[in-house]
Formats: sequence, structure tokens, C-alpha cells
Amino acid sequence: MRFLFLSMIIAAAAASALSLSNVCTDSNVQSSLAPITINGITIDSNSVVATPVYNYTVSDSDNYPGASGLSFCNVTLSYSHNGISDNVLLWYWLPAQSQFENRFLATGGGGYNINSGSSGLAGGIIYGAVTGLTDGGFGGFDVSLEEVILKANGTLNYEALFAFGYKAIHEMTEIGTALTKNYYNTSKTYTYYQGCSEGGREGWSQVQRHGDQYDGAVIGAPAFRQAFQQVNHLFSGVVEATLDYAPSPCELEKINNDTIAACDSLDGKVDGVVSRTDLCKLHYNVTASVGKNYSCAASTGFGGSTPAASGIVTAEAAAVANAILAGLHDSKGRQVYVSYQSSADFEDAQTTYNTTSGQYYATASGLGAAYIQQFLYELNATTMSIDGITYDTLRGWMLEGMQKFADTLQTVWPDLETFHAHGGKVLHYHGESDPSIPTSSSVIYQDAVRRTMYPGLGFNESFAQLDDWYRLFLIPGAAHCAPNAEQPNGPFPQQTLKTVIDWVEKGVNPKVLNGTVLQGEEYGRHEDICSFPLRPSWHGENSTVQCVYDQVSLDTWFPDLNSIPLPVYADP
Ligand SMILES: *[C@@H]1O[C@H](CO)[C@@H](O)[C@H](O)[C@H]1NC(C)=O
Ligand SMILES: *[C@@H]1O[C@H](CO)[C@@H](O)[C@H](O)[C@H]1NC(C)=O
Ligand SMILES: *[C@@H]1O[C@H](CO)[C@@H](O)[C@H](O)[C@H]1NC(C)=O
Ligand SMILES: *[C@@H]1O[C@H](CO)[C@@H](O)[C@H](O)[C@H]1NC(C)=O
Ligand SMILES: *[C@@H]1O[C@H](CO)[C@@H](O)[C@H](O)[C@H]1NC(C)=O
Ligand SMILES: *[C@@H]1O[C@H](CO)[C@@H](O)[C@H](O)[C@H]1NC(C)=O
Ligand SMILES: *[C@@H]1O[C@H](CO)[C@@H](O)[C@H](O)[C@H]1NC(C)=O
Ligand SMILES: *[C@@H]1O[C@H](CO)[C@@H](O)[C@H](O)[C@H]1NC(C)=O
Ligand SMILES: *[C@@H]1O[C@H](CO)[C@@H](O)[C@H](O)[C@H]1NC(C)=O
Ligand SMILES: *[C@@H]1O[C@H](CO)[C@@H](O)[C@H](O)[C@H]1NC(C)=O
Ligand SMILES: *[C@@H]1O[C@H](CO)[C@@H](O)[C@H](O)[C@H]1NC(C)=O
Ligand SMILES: *[C@@H]1O[C@H](CO)[C@@H](O)[C@H](O)[C@H]1NC(C)=O
Ligand SMILES: [Ca+2]
Repeated sequence: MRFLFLSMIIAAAAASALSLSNVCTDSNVQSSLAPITINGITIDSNSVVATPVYNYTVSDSDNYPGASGLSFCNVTLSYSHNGISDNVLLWYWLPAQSQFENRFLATGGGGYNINSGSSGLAGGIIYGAVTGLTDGGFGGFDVSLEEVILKANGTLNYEALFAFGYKAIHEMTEIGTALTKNYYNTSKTYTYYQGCSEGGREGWSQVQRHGDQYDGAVIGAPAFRQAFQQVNHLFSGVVEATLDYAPSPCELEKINNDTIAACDSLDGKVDGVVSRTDLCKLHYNVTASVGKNYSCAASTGFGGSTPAASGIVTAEAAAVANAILAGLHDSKGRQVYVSYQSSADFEDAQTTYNTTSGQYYATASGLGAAYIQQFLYELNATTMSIDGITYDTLRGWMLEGMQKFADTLQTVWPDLETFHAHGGKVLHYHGESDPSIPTSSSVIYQDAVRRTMYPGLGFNESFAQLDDWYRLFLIPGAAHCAPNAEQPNGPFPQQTLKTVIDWVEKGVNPKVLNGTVLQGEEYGRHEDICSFPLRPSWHGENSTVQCVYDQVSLDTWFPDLNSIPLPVYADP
């Protein structure tokens, strides 16, 4: 009896293993693809490679919890666009039938990469979702847009630009959801998107243009409004050049450390986390660091090696920091764009050490320079001199890029009616101490959506509507798409996709986001994260977070961007 029972279990295990090896074949995947017809696209049936993967382990990441015992069909294939001889590679993981939960997940990339490889795929397979990515047609899963954006100097690769802008992920989702329906013989599949940074921009590209294709999206710190975003990377260096003061990285680190220490308690809880950068902006001035000692050991980092540094924080360094925090203003004093929040690292302001002169000098941020050279000037170069670049130059580049890339890289279309009518839910998050993409860049986009979708309603009334389907969460202390080593006790939302799945499939509206400390002494501690416009506040020792309405704080998130007399911060 006992033996019989055991052999039944073994037989059942064998059957499920068998079923994956039965269905995960080139020919079965080819038959699932055969009925798919998409205007303008030819799927190359011969390109299909399907291999079963058993007992796969996903390790814990910032964006999803780990899992083990996963089995799936690992599929790659390619397709081409009719009329041009291109070749786009697709990569899907299709869960074993027993682990499939009627979901499809599209994933995006980061930087100028259009995918995040298997670390992106792992984020969906743990939730029983067929998960996919694309190479954009760039010539391989690890080939970035930067490598193909120029066909020659002066000749932009528009196929690649539009593929990156929005087309490739849309097509990957179209083919992937159809493949899912045929492969599992299921009629209803929920479709999701997950990505951060460029992956966040890619997510918005889908929600804005293909709103009826997605049921839910997790979008982190999106690199959208890219004409502004990329040029803004140059702003800190231009401040240093304009004010003729190039602080050592150590001097700026000291200013930031002092900022974190001074603003920590403004949220009501002394934990090393500046959960209220808005109060920091209102009540703290970095001039408080002037005259304080700083010292750093020698280090090897991004721009080469930096020698040991020590000194006393100067008024010039504080002026540089204040100008950066104030955001780009033109020569007439009008504000052009937003900046990082107080307590974010001065990453773009990193100066370089000249070993001959023994002095630091300002440089053009690599991210900004590569964009200007390749995308605006169409030159095969990734560096540029900061000499002669003024605040007005930056403004001009922003305007130029806005026109040039309005329909590809800007990705700030504020009318989400199609997505909303389809019943879509979007969870948008952004680290409040992000040093690479200004946190308020997300805030002003959500505001543009709110005003566009609910033109007749007041602030609170429109938020009450928006909260049903689009929530923005600012993550206390968090850096760019990740927890922040400088504020280790801050929470991070590790289960965002699960939160959106529950919102879409069970109607659980996330009034607060599930945050967890993912590093340091408090590892594993839970903390709720407030939904904007409500802001976190603590009263009394060991109290839990209160999400409060604070008008004075809110006003700091909506500066008067009056330099450009067009609705440029959301596409008209
Ligand atoms: C699955 O993997 C785990 C560790 O990764 C291992 O302990 C276990 O024996 C494996 N199970 C099977 C059925 O291969
Ligand atoms: C899936 O297939 C791809 C492409 O053939 C391969 O590079 C990758 O290692 C495979 N992944 C797994 C988990 O087996
Ligand atoms: C750009 O320059 C690199 C070397 O710096 C070269 O490998 C590449 O082929 C060039 N690309 C174009 C389009 O000229
Ligand atoms: C697919 O599902 C439908 C309805 O559930 C069923 O009638 C049909 O036989 C199934 N087809 C296959 C090939 O399993
Ligand atoms: C800033 O604080 C960090 C700890 O968070 C410390 O390691 C570093 O030395 C400090 N830097 C300066 C310049 O004080
Ligand atoms: C900080 O203080 C300096 C010096 O008093 C002043 O010039 C500057 O306007 C202040 N900045 C802010 C943001 O309050
Ligand atoms: C700064 O450092 C110098 C030399 O190391 C020391 O003499 C001075 O007292 C320090 N000043 C402060 C404000 O700590
Ligand atoms: C470094 O300093 C030397 C000596 O002052 C100068 O000649 C050289 O141009 C500097 N190099 C850079 C990259 O600024
Ligand atoms: C393209 O432009 C880069 C940057 O100006 C230059 O270094 C390179 O020589 C140019 N290539 C050709 C083929 O003209
Ligand atoms: C919005 O509601 C809050 C209470 O939740 C209230 O204090 C605030 O005045 C309202 N704001 C506006 C603009 O009506
Ligand atoms: C919140 O996230 C943590 C970390 O991923 C997880 O352990 C916990 O179960 C989640 N809580 C809820 C209520 O979903
Ligand atoms: C807060 O928590 C600490 C550590 O758990 C404990 O020692 C302290 O008594 C608590 N304070 C209050 C007011 O509960
Ligand atoms: Ca705090």
C-alpha cells in the first residue's frame, strides 16, 4: 500500500516532467506559432529552438523574491519585417503546464539595452507567467541601441530607433501572447509589463500606445522625457564649469552626508533615511556644511582612480550643490527642468582628478555626452568637452531633442484613456533619492496624466479617480531602481509584480506599497510605502508610518517650469 502510494507520486512526477518534454519541442512550438498572423511580420518557423529546463532556481533580487523548483520551456525564435531584410530575436520562458497561471509578462531593459536578459525573465516565471524579451533587431540579445543607432556619421538608424522607442516590445508582446494562447490552449491570459529605468520608459511606451494590450504594468524610475533626461545629465558639470569650481567627489560626499544626517529626523523617525526630501528642501540649506572637515581614502571608481582627499567644505562647493539642487534655469532665470532631490548622491557632478596638476576638473557626464553626440549630432563619439556649454545650450538641446524624438524617446503622452478603458492598472515607483533620474520627473508626468484624464476635477477629486488605476509610490531613501547603500534602512518594494497581479486579478487596490528593508542590520523589516500625493510621517517612538496630506510639501514637487512656453513636459 505504502509502496503503491509512493510509486504513484513518482509516476505523477514523471508524467509532469514528461509533459514538459512532450510539449517543449521545436515542432510543438512551431505549431503554436503557425496560426499567428500579424500584418507586416513574418515569423521564421525554422528559427525556433525549444529546450526544457527543469528545477530552475531564481535567486532573490531587489525586484522579486527568489524561488526554486521551476520548470519551463526555453524558447528562442526570430521574425522579420516584410519589405526590409531585418531579423528580430525573441526569447520566451514558458512555464511547465502545472506551473502556468494564465499570465504573460513583457520585460524591458536598462541604459540603451532593450532587455535585461534572464534576470528579467526570472521575474515572471516565478509567478507562472510566460515571460518574454526582444533584441529589438539590433543583432543579438546583448547588443545595445548605441551600437547600432548610427549607420554612418549623419545617418541615423530609424528602424532601430523606432524599434527601441516602442515597436519591438509591442511586437514581442503580440507574438508572445498569441503563442501563449496556442501553446496552452487557453483563451484568457492576463498581460503584464515590468521594467525600471529605460525599462520604465519602455513600459510607459506600451501603456501609452498599446493600452488595450496590457492589464497591468510595474514601471520603475522611467527614463522618459528623454530629450530632457539625457541632457540633464550634463547639467551638474555645467554648473561646476559656470561657477568655476570643481569640488572633489569627497567634498560633495560630505555635503550629501550632512544633508542626510540633518534631514533624517524631519520625517519624524531617526533611522538614517530621508523619507521626506520635500521637507529637506524646505528646511535645510547645504551651506550648513561650509567650514566642516571632510576626508576620504583613495578609491578607484567610475572615472578612474581618485586620490585620498581631505579639506574643509568651501562656500563655492555649497554654491555648486545649491545650484544643482535648484535645477536648470536659463540665462533669464526661468526654470527649464527639474533636478534630483536633496539627499540624492551628486553622481552627475563627479569631477576628474588631473594627476599632473593635482586638481579636479569638471567633465561632461558620459551619459549626457553620448546622447548629444550620437542622437542629436549623429556622430560616432561618446565623449565631449564641457567647455563653452552654457545653461542656454542645455535648454536648446532639450528643445531640439524634444522635437526630434517626440514620437520615439520622449514617451510622455499623458492621455491613457485606452489603457484605463481596458481596465489596466499601473504601479509606478521611483526612489526618492534617485541620483540618475530626478524623482520629480515621475511626479510631473503623473500630474500631466491626472490633468489630462480629469480636466474638470480638482486635485483631491481627480486623485480619488486616478487612485483606482494609476498609483505613484516614492520609495524613501531609495536610489536608482535599487536600495541605497547611503540610507540602508530604507524600504524597497520587492513584490511589485505580485502587487499588480493582485490588483488586476483580485481587485486589491494597493493603498500602500509593501516595502522591505533589503540590506543592513534591519534586513527583512517591513515598512509601508505611501501613495503619492500622500507623504510619510512618523509620530512617536516605534510608530508605524502615517500617510499624510501636506500642501506646503506638495508644492515643492511642482515647480513653475516656465522657460519653454509649450506643454513640453507632457507631449501636447
Ligand atoms: C532541484 O534542485 C535542488 C537544489 O537546487 C536540489 O536539491 C534538488 O535535488 C533538485 N531536484 C530535482 C528533482 O532535481
Ligand atoms: C535558454 O536558451 C538560450 C538560447 O539558446 C540559452 O542561451 C540559455 O542558456 C538557455 N537558458 C536556460 C536557463 O537554459
Ligand atoms: C564607430 O566607431 C567604432 C570605433 O570607435 C567602430 O567600431 C564602429 O564601426 C563605428 N561605427 C560607425 C557606424 O561608424
Ligand atoms: C482547447 O480548449 C478547448 C476549450 O477548452 C477544447 O474544446 C479543445 O479541445 C482544446 N484543444 C486542444 C488541442 O486541447
Ligand atoms: C559619508 O558617509 C559614509 C557612510 O554612509 C561614510 O562611509 C563616508 O566616509 C562618508 N563620507 C564623508 C566624506 O564623510
Ligand atoms: C542657501 O543659503 C545661501 C546663503 O545664505 C543662499 O544664497 C541660498 O539662496 C540658500 N538656498 C536655498 C535653497 O535656500
Ligand atoms: C579639521 O581638521 C584639522 C586638521 O586635521 C583640525 O585641526 C581642525 O580642528 C578640524 N576642524 C574641525 C571643525 O573639526
Ligand atoms: C592637467 O594639468 C596639466 C598641468 O596643469 C595641464 O597641462 C593639462 O592640460 C591638464 N589636463 C586636463 C585633462 O585637464
Ligand atoms: C565620425 O565622427 C567621429 C566623431 O566626430 C569621428 O571621430 C570619425 O572619424 C567620423 N567617422 C567618419 C567615417 O567620418
Ligand atoms: C485635499 O484633501 C486634504 C485632506 O485629505 C485637505 O487637507 C486638502 O486641503 C485638500 N486639498 C485641496 C487642494 O482641496
Ligand atoms: C511583502 O514583501 C516581502 C518581501 O518580498 C514578503 O516577504 C511579504 O510576504 C510581503 N507581504 C505581503 C503582505 O505581501
Ligand atoms: C521601541 O523599540 C525598542 C526596541 O524594540 C524598545 O527598546 C523600546 O522600548 C520601544 N519604545 C516604545 C515607546 O515602545
Ligand atoms: Ca528618517
